[in-house]
This record gives sequence, C-alpha cells and structure tokens, in this order.
Amino acid sequence: MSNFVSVTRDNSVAVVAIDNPPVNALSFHVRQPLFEALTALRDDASVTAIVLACAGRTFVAGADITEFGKPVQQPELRAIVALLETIAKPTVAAIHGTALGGGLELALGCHFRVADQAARLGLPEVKLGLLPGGGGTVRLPRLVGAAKALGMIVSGTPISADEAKAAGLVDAVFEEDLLTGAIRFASEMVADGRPFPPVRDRNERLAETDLSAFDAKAAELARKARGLEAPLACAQAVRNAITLPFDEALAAERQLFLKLVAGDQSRAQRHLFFAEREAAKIQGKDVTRRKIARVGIIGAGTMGGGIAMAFANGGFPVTLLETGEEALQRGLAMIEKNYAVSVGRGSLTEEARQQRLGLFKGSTDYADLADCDLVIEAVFEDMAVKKVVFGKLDAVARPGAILATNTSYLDVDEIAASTSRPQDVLGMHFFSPANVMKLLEIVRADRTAPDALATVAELARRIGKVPVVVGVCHGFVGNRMLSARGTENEALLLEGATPGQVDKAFTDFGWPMGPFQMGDLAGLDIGWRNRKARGQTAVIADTLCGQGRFGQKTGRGWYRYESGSREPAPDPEVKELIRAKAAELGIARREIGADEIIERTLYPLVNEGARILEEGIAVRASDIDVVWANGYGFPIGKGGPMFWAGLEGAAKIVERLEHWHRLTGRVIFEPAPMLRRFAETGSWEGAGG
Ligand code: 3H9
Repeated sequence: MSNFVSVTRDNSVAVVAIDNPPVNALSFHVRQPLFEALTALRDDASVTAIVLACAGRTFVAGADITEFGKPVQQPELRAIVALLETIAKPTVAAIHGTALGGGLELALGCHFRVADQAARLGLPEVKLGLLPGGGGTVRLPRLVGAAKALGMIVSGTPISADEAKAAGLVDAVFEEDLLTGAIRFASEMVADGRPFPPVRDRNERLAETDLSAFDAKAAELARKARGLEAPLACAQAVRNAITLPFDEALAAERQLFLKLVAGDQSRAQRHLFFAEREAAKIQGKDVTRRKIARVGIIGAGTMGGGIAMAFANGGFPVTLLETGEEALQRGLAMIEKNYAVSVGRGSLTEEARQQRLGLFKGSTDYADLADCDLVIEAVFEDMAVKKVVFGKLDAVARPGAILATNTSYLDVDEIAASTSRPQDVLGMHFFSPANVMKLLEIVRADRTAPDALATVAELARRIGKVPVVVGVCHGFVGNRMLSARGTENEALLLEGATPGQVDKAFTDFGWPMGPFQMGDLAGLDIGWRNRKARGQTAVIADTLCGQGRFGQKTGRGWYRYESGSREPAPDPEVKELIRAKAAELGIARREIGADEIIERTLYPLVNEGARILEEGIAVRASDIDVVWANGYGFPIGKGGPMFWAGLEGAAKIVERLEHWHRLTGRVIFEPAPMLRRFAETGSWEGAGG
C-alpha cells in the first residue's frame, strides 16, 4: 500500500482510493501503486467488484502535466486503462469534482461510471496543445457517439454530470453520498449477472456515425483552428476511432500525442497554464484577506456595467452608482438587455437571470457606497475627474474598504495620494467587455497594503478572472506594450505596405486580427482623442478621423464596410491617401514583406516587455505572457511574447532590432539590456522586483 493509493473493502466490493492532492493528478507515484493494486484485486477471488474513487476535492484531474517533456516512467496511463479492461468483474469509477483528461480516460477504462450531481467530465487536453493520449479519443466516441465526442474533445469544455448521463458517458448520478451509491451500484451489477463489456468492445454508437456530416463538422473546426495543430489532431484521432479497428486507432492516437507533446505549441500552452497559476500567487501568502461581501461600481457605462456584471455573475451583490437617474437607468437597462441576450442564446437560464438581476442595486447617492467592501471607479479617463470621484469616495467609504480605479493609463499613485487612505487604493484594469474578458491587471501602487492586493487577487479568481499584478507606469503592462507594437504601423504604410498586408501578416502569425482591423473595430476616434489629449499626431489616422472615418461604426475607416457588414474591404481612397502622404513627406515606397512587418511590430513588443521587466513593472516574464494571451489575443500556441522570444531566437531579435535602430534611430528599436541578457543566458530570470 502507498500513501497515494489505498484499498479498503466493503464486503466483497473493493474500494481503490487515489489521494494525490491537490487535484489527484496521475503522477508516477500514483500510477505505480495503482497498477499494483488493480493487478492484485483482479487476481483476488474474494473480490467481486471494484470501485475506483478519489480522496479530496476532486476525481483525477488528468495526467501530471509537470511530467510532460521528461522520460516516461512505466507503468503509463495506457497500461493501467488496458489492465482495467482485462478485469472480469464490474469496475465502477466514482466521480466527484472534475474527471478531466487522463482522469476521464482512467474512468473510461472502467465498465461503469457514476457521479455526484456537481461533477464535471471532460477531455481538456486541447487547451494544453495536446489530444487525449490515454485512449480518450477512441473510447469516448464509443459511449457518446462520434459527433458529441468530437465537440467535447476539440473544445475541451467539460460537461455536467446530468449531461454526461444523458449522453451515455455516466451510468448513474447520485444525490446521496457518492461512495455509498457507487458501492451499492457495483453490488447490483454483480447481482444482475448481465454481461458488462469493456468500452473498447462497445461499437453500437460508432456504427450510427454519419461520416460525411462528421467530416463537414471537422472541416469547420479546422477553419477555426487558426494555425493550432491540436484541434486538427483531435479531429483526426476521433475520425480514426470511426474508421479504424480499435487497436489501430489507439496506436494512431499515441503517435499523434507524441508528436504534439514534443512540439512548440504544446510547450507554449503548458507554459501559459502554469504561468496563469503563478501570476495569481501574491507574495506574502500569509496575509489575512479582507472580507468582501458587497461591491460598489461607480459609472454605469459600458465598462462599469460590464464590471458590475462580472461581479454579479460571481454571486456578489453590487451597488451601481451614476451621476443622474437617466444615466443609471440606461446602464441598468443595458445590463438587463445583455442578460436577456444570454438567455436567448441558451447560455443562461431564466432563473439565473432573475437571480443575477436581483443582485443589483442602483443609486445616484455616494452615501449608498458606505456598506461596500470594495468600490471600483469606472468613470471618464481623466485625472481631474478621477480625483473628484476618489475625494467623494474617501468621504463615505467605510474604513478598510478597498478603493480601486479601472484606469487604463493614469498614475494610480497620484490617485491614491488624493485620498486619506492610500494603503487601500489600487488599480483594477478590466478589459472590455469586462463580463467576458478574462484578464485583470491589478495595479500595485507605491503604498498599496499587501492584504488589499492579496484580497483582490483572490477575488479575481473567484469571479473567473486571470489576475496579474503590475506596477504603476503609463499604460501598465498591456497598453504600454501595445503602444510599442503599434509605433511602426503608420511608417510601414508610408513605406509601401497596405493595411491589408499588415493585417494579413498578423493573422498568419496567429492573431485573431491585425492592428488596422482592430482599430476599425474599436473605433479610430478613441486613439484620435487620446492623441489630441497628449499633443500627439498620426499622419494618416488623424486624416481619416478628420474625414469622419471612425471605422466599422461609420462604415469606413482603414477599410470600407459595405452596408452594415463587418467584413473589411480594401478602400482605394485609403490607398491613395497613404500614397499622397508618403509623397508629401518624401518617403520612397517599396515592397514590404511579412518578415519585416513582424520585425518592426512584434520585436519592439518583446523589447518593451524586457524594459517592463527591468523596471519591475512586471514581476516575471511569464506574467507578461499571461497579460498578452488573455487580454490582447497573442496566439496561445506561441505562449505570449516573452516565451515566443525564446522560440524566435533572442539573438536574432537583438540583431534585427539593432539593424532597425541604426536605420531609423527610433528608441523602440534600441535593445533593452534585459533582452540582451536573455539572448546570452536564455533566461529571463533575475528580472524585476
Ligand atoms: C492529460 O491528462 C493527458 C492524457 O490525456 C494523456 C497522458 C498520457 N498536473 O488550477 P488550480 C496544479 S493532460 C499537474 O489552481 P482549481 C496547478 O498547477 C491533463 N498539476 O485549481 C496548481 O498548482 P499550484 C488534462 C496540476 O481548483 C494546483 O494543481 N487535465 C494539474 O482552480 C491547483 O490547480 C487538465 O488539463 C495537472 N494535471 O482548478 C486539467 N492540474 O497550486 C488541468 C492542476 O502549485 N487542471 N495542477 O499552483 C485544471 O483545469 C484545474 O487545475 C482544475 C482545478 C479544474 C482541475
């Protein structure tokens, strides 16, 4: 017996329990005793049935991801699943929490699966750039049908116990104590005496597959994969399950898995998995968290409303404050409408909508914020306006309440200093739409108290956000780097590229869209207003805005949008404007290739990231990757800008930056010392604070 696997008996039913906190991952130290225990029970004539269960908060949540990339230690998961299938007595997986990845594959090796009501089951390997490599692609379709399996495996999204029951993945869902139910179920299967073939021999559902419909669905998924290999491999593996004999399909799955696990994309996605969890850890683990029961939001515009919804979705009562009744009602109506849309789409039940709406309290009186434990300001981006808001807030908020600003650029130290309690002030920079976007930059000001910071970081995870702590500077991590990425955009156009060429270089790289399409979507007037406020200009963008071309909302921007369409079409007028401006400025035009576009946009992005690390604005390089993957659409298969720098070759990046610096003299191209060091050592370690 080991510390990680124990066997107990309930009469003739053996209960095998895995205990490997926190998520019962199938590490080598679990696999080995598990294999031994199952072998012994298979051969023990006094045992009539086996229940496989887990201690702690969850069933097995997968293979141990930290073991990937290292030599495989036997027995592998596949051997354990194969062993389970040789057992000639009923085996029952008792699932609570999450049965994910290798965990669900282990359960698929059992003859039966039972679950408690709250359990969730899925094969999320695709999110790590992988496919299920323990037989999941071959066994799941045999239980739920190929179409359902394809959806589950390519999306990686787990399903509820009830849905799993309806689909045929679990045999019973218990409201009572799970283990009691599972043992009773196992005994009933023994008494029943009916045959119980292993999943590998259950081919009826596969025979129903409409292969051409399957292929059409797989082709649609391939189009959406945006350069990621794993979704395509997942679809191929499920197809193999339909068209090949079991053992051949299993062997093909293994080959696909080995290829993916050794590839850069999976390495990048695994890096992001751990980076997200690391980013959420705040130094000073032991500080006591402040209690947050009610949240106040100042400003019921798009941003304030979205933030309010994010908290209501997390179950928090929210006080929403506006300056006047009309603006307040408009904000509340928008929230109601958004929830109604979700109900219409089927992503929210009517009951949940009612429940969430019941959490909102509207007000136009600051005094109503007195019972809030956290207040987030989401008003107009102007220092003077913010200071007035914080002055009023300071007067009414209860002692110890956390006061947050949702500013995207402004100096949080200055805002904090305008109150009598700077230790309670920090930034919470949400991304729009705030109820959807996962990233939350938590801005630590000079005097922010550690417990306020830790409280907000923990709270962020409770409302489904991915928090990253950043320091104070103009634009923090994300927007500051975005501005470095965009510095060369207009220069590229003036020197000969078209908006379409630049955007294509971006989408070929894996971004969901390029900077010009993005600008048209967000509205070009936003940047115009910001530039004017800061006394800056942009030759072409300013002219476009002067002509009322604000992007999609006006039907014209960098592109032309025909009668309300969202499809960008190249606009000869823009092309001519660029040509004329270049001539006016005496800039010679030439062919510009995709490589140059990447060098002049993404290398400065990495370079600015290195500066941010140097200055301690971000604590770890991986935090920067988390910001970019979750807030700005950096392709996850490349792991974020700082990870990608390693893939691309930091020495090459330094060399090309030097080239462009020599040519243009522009400061964004001057290699940061931290980047040079990374090029020499291959590590970002030792950076920051
Ligand atoms: C797989 O199974 C491949 C097979 O098909 C084939 C094999 C041949 N391994 O997320 P949390 C750690 S691929 C190692 O904060 P939550 C995590 O790093 C796997 N470690 O908790 C963290 O550590 P720390 C398929 C893991 O309650 C701690 O556990 N499975 C693993 O918010 C707590 O995690 C998946 O992709 C792991 N598999 O969420 C599931 N999982 O405290 C991945 C977690 O030191 N896991 N850790 O920072 C999850 O989605 C979530 O962790 C889960 C719990 C929903 C389970």
